[in-house]
Amino acid sequence: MDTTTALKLLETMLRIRKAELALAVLYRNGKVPCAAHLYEGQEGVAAGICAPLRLDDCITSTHRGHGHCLAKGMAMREMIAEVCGKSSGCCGGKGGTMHLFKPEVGVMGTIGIVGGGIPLATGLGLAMKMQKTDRVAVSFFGDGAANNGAFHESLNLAAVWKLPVIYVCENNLYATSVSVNRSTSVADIGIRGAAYGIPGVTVDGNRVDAVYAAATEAVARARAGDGPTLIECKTYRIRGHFEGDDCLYRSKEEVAEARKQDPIDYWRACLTRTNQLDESAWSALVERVDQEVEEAVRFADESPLPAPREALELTGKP
Ligand SMILES: Cc1ncc(C[n+]2csc(CCOP(=O)(O)OP(=O)(O)O)c2C)c(N)n1
Ligand SMILES: [Mg+2]
Repeated sequence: MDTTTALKLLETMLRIRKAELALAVLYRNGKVPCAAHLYEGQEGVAAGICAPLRLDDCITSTHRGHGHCLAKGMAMREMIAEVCGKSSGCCGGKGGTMHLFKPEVGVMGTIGIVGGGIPLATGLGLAMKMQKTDRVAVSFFGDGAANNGAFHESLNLAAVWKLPVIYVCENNLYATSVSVNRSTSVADIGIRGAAYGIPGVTVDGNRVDAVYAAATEAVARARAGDGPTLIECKTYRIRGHFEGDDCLYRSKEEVAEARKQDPIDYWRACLTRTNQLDESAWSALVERVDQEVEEAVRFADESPLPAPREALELTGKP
């Protein structure tokens, strides 16, 4: 991987982390008029998967989707404003956290129905194939969603029709309060690809380079017309299922242990070791991202709520 890509991955992860931490504060201050499911600890997945994608490729996402949107190219200010229900958000403030859409950059929705984005990405892949393009559709979903019927139906159809779809299972070890060990029949969800005759890989989702390598291969395969791939990224949900979750179903020690696998710390150390990043470049990056987050929060804060008449308009403001 070249240094530009390596630094871009670090920047994407940091932008996601800092935007999520800012949203946690906004939530505590009553500025988020909906539940907030944050992505802290899983940044390596969104960054690594989206890096080899083009602007005209599409993603579908979940209730935990802010990071996917940022990695795919949605402006941070539009994302934060939407989550705060403001008219300057990507959907005019009428969608919120679980309905973030921006087709111009290929964000085809964060979707609150668990597993709901999987058939949607499959349909996008079918359209892309029928239009004879080499575009690619990606579906992000959780370990819980991998036990939903929509997952199995979609993988089968995508395999039969050789659709250009990449199914990305973010195994963060929990679905709400249920540990993956209690809900899932296999140790590695990646092996489920074999049931549909497609490649299925399991990678360390906290290692952005491993995610990026798997994504690059799957994207090349999809563009070449060779069909879908399942990628399981093993990671950890550092925060509760939602902001305010008391997390009584897991120990503090478990979370502390998982924090040692922080994907940003890992990649920063890799880049420092290989002389691609020094202290001053890191400080400059942190400062730049802090400024972006501050500006995005101010933008959201100063924007008005949608006017009542906008409820009857189909789209938000451009
Ligand atoms: C069809 C459906 N069933 C149940 C729910 C309630 N629900 C919301 S999130 C969630 C857990 C999802 O777990 P997972 O797919 O692992 O994603 P994660 O929250 O870990 O990112 C559940 C059961 C829902 N939103 N939709
Ligand atoms: Mg999960």
